[in-house]
Parts: sequence; structure tokens; C-alpha cells
Amino acid sequence: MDSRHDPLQASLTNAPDNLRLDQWLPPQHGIVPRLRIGQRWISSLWALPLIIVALCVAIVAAQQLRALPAVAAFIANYPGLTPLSSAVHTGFPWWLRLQHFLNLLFMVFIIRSGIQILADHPRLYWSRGSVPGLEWFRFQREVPRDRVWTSKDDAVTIPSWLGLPGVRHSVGLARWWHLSVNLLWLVNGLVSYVLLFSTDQWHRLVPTSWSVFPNALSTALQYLSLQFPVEQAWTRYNGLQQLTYFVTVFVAAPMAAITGLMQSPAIANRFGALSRRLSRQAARSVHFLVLCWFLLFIFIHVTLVFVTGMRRNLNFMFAGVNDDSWRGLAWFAVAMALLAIAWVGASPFTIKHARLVQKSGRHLIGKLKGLAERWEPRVQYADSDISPYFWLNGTLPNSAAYDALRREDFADYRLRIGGLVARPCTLSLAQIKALDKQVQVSEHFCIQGWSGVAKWGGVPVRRLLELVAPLPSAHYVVFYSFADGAAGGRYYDVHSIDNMRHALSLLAYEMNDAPLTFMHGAPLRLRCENELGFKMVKWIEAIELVDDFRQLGAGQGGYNEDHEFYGYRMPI
Ligand SMILES: Nc1nc2c(c(=O)[nH]1)N[C@H]1C(S)=C(S)[C@@H](COP(=O)(O)O)O[C@H]1N2
Ligand SMILES: [Mo]
Repeated sequence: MDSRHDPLQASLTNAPDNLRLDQWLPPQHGIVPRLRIGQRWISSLWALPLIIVALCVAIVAAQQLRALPAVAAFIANYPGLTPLSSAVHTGFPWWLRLQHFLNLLFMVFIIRSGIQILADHPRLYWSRGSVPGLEWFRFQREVPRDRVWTSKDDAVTIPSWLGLPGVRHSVGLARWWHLSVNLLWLVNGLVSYVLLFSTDQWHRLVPTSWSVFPNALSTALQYLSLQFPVEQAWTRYNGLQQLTYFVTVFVAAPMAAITGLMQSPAIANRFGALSRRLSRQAARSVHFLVLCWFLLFIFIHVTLVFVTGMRRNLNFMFAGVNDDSWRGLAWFAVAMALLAIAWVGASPFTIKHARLVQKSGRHLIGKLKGLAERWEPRVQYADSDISPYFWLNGTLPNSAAYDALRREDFADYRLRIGGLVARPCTLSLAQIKALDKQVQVSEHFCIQGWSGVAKWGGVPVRRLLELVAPLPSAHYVVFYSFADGAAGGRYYDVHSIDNMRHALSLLAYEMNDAPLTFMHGAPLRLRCENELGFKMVKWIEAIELVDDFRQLGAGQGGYNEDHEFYGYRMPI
């Protein structure tokens, strides 16, 4: 080994290319989802009888209402269909049918992987921090107060047919699915926007008259009374269809994209004005509510497709014909068979070929995601924004050498900075503290979903880089921890040297005006505000500059990149 290499390179380990269930975080089941109303937690199971009762009451009420002459006159006046002027004359063209099917296919993967991501931090909050007890929704028990409870401890298992890949704490793989398929879904959506508006198909979805509202109300009454309105879906949708499709396509879908992106550290930092109002936790909550809208929409949409004339409806959207044949049903069956194969195969495939999923995801969206890393993170919060609770994460150091240093309050600690530098050096904590001190109040974004604001004090990494003078061949900065990772082998992570020159890239020795505690990474931990939390190595033992990271560990650019299939660039 090159003498310029840090000795810790030898403590890095290779990692398997598949997800080894026997070496993975063991399964742990959560609880039935609960909602908090004031101080009380209410099981979501109550929704079931409530919905059934509400539906029965609504049906009876609608039937009684329709018997009233005024209501009958209203329905005669507004039968449900929008004005004839907005009729579509091109039926259901092939591109519309294809996009509808692709949308369906993509949504399955997006929803399954999205629920998997949610299960990695099974709590939702409205405030910026993630304070246990202040969630409005959770499907995990209360956070225990009598023991260390890391955010990994908190992750729950969800059924494997539902989650993708259906394994506890598989957020890394779920994210590749979620973000890659989302890109396809967004492209499909944008193409459909263009095609809708360059043909007459937009008339189906975009109301052009205020009468859509009374028509929608009338349609709702007719559906609820179980006497369905006259349909002319070949040429135009009724008011209720028009409104719900419009909201789904032009409100919910963009909202899903925006609230998804606003959960990213680089984007939240870049669009500070927006992220001050819409914190990551609020964005995550809204993102979840948009999912609920989609699920509700899908459920009602599919039910109505079947009960309001299955054969005709399927002929429209799956065969593009306006007749009584069985062609639509046949094509629908083919589509469902494809979907079923994809559904059943996706999780086993992901578990078996985890590295392939990681690499494919990187090819699809890695570059695009990486672009966000160039944005200089700049959002700073006030002291009053500091979160009262900051989750812990990570595998603790477990070595005699670290314990000995800790016992002496790190008096003998020496940070080694070497590799491809002109002036390798070792620095004591006192020497580090004597360098320029920088303080920043920033938001931490853990890949699992929680966030928290804290004030960090330390030395900017760019100051250390000046000190050691990287050689032109140095492109990456490796941070080695005293601690091992969860599956054994030393924890490490790699950053591009440019990213480490950002104003807010900091080697922190203070948190919230106090010396960094053991749990949060004493004596030194990295802060890198445009990346997810796992990139911020705690308990730093050494720093090394290298030209490439492929020779380190399993070659993916960090411990969680190697072992949990995370991405090397994670600003999103
Ligand atoms: N050495 C080491 N550093 C680590 C980890 C780890 O497991 N080992 N976990 C990372 C993750 S996933 C997160 S979210 C943050 C958590 O920092 P905190 O415990 O101060 O909240 O530390 C990061 N640094
Ligand atoms: Mo994390």
C-alpha cells in the first residue's frame, strides 16, 4: 500500500451486492396508525366504521333529497355534464391510453416505495423539528425515555407486498425506486400536459364554465343516491369527474413533486424563503396527505369505472373504441397481468440485485441529483429556531483507543489530515480550536425522514484544506470515524473537495454552545448542510485526500453507500 494512504484504509470492509436479510437490521413491527387529536391518540381503525356509517347516511340523505321538488329541478337544470361547447372530438387517442397505463404502472412503484420511506421514520410532524410526542401521526410506539433510542431503532417493518423492497430500514433502495420512477412519472406527466393542450383533450379536464360546480354537486348527489347520471364520457366528463381529474392532474401531482423536493437539504437551502414557511416536516406531512388523496382518488375512480358501465368504460381507456365489444376488458386484463408480475417481482428483485438497483438509480437520477450539490447552502436559522429535541443516529464507537481518549477529555486526541496534500499534519483539539471559529444554525436532514435545527461551532473545512494544501490530483475528502458501521468495518464517508469548500462545510466541536457530546460525535463531527445526515461522519479520527474513492471499502463512496446502497451524492 502506498505510504501516502491513511492506515485506516485497511479497516474499511467490502460489502455484498445483495441485501442479506440475515445480516440486516432485524424486523420490528410498528402499531396500527394513530392520529393525535389534542392530547389523545386515536387509532385509524376507527375510520372504517365511521366511513361506512357516513356513506350510509349520505346515501339515505341523497335519496331523500332527490325526492324534494327543488332538488329534482336543480338536477334537471344541472344534469352533470358541462356545456356542449367543450366536447372532445378525438375520443381516446393511443397516446392518452398509453400515458394512462404508464401513469398507473409508475404510481404503483412510487406509492410502494414512498410508504417504505415513510416506515423508516414512522412519524409525521407539522413543526420544523421532530419532537417525539408532538407528531400528529405515527405507526410506531412512543419513543422510550429510559434508554438510548436511535432513529434506526425507530424504523418499522411493513408487509413485503406493500413496501418496496419490503424490508425494514431499506430506505436507500426505496429511494432509488421512488426518485427514479418519479422522474419517469414527471416526464410522462409533462408530455401529457403538452399533448392535452396541443389537442382538444384538455377539454376533458379543464373546466371552462362556473357551471362545473353546480354540475359537480348534482353528479355527486346522483352517484350517492345510487341512481347514476347519464354519461357521455366519450366526448366529455361530468362536473364531478372534471373537478376531481383537474385537481388530481393539475394540483395534486405538482404538489407531490414540490413537497417531495422540499424535503431535500440542498433544495430547502436553495429556496430558503419557501422552506422557512414549508419546513421539511410540513412538506413531508403534506406529501403524505397528497398520497392519501391519490389513494382515495384511485379507490373511487376504479370503483366508479366498474359500477357505471365496466365494458364501455374499459373500451374507452384500454381499447380506444366506443362500442359494446369485449376488447377493452381483454386489454385491461393484459395490463393487470403485467402490473401483477411487476408488483410481485419488484421486491425479490431489489433484494437480490440491490447493487444493480443502486447503480441503475445512479445512472437515471444520480447526475441530476448531484447538480444540487453545487448550490452553496446558505440558510441560517435564529437561535430561537433550535429544536428542543435532536434525534440520535449511528453505531457508537467501541474501541479501547477511543475510550482512553474520551476519559482524558480528548487531551491526547490528534486529528490526522493526509493523503494527496502538500503539507500533511496532525492537530490537537486545542490547535483546532485556535483556528478560525465559525458558528452556524442549520437544519439537519436525516435520510430516514426526521430533521432538527441545531447550532454548530467549529472550524470550516476549507480552512483545514488551506492548511494542508491539497495536490492538484486530490478530488475527494475521506472522513474516517473511530466507530464501526452497523455491519462491521470502519464507518467512513467521501465528499468532493468542492463540496468541502462550501461556506457551511464545518468540522464541529460544539453543538448548541456546549462541547459536542459523545452521542453527537465528540470530539469532532462533520457538518455539510447540503447533504443528508449520513454523510456527516461523527467521532472523526482522520481525514484523507484521495484522487478516487473506488478503491475504498466497496467503492461506493462511504459506509452507508457500500452497505445500505445509499447514493454517494445526496443533496436530494
Ligand atoms: N461514525 C458515524 N457517523 C455517523 C453515523 C454513524 O452511524 N456512524 N450516522 C449518520 C447519520 S445516519 C446521521 S442522521 C447523523 C446523526 O447525527 P446525530 O446523532 O448527531 O443526530 O450522523 C451520521 N454520522
Ligand atoms: Mo441519518
